[in-house]
Amino acid sequence: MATAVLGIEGMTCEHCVKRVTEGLASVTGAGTIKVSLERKQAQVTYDKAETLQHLKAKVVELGYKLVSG
Ligand SMILES: [Cu+2]
Repeated sequence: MATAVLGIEGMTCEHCVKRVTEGLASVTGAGTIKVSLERKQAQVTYDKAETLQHLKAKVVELGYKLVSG
């Protein structure tokens, strides 16, 4: 598994954290997901490059802004 850190803007509370965590975890090929409200980021593990693209797309699909990663 590879690891990446996605910078995410727009998360305001623990509900957002839960939403992003569950959304990212639902992506096929995703491994461990750790979302931090304070750091405005998600640390993710994934199996292949294509999965990382799907993880990034999921952040946007959920209505948050992907600022790095
Ligand atoms: Cu929220």
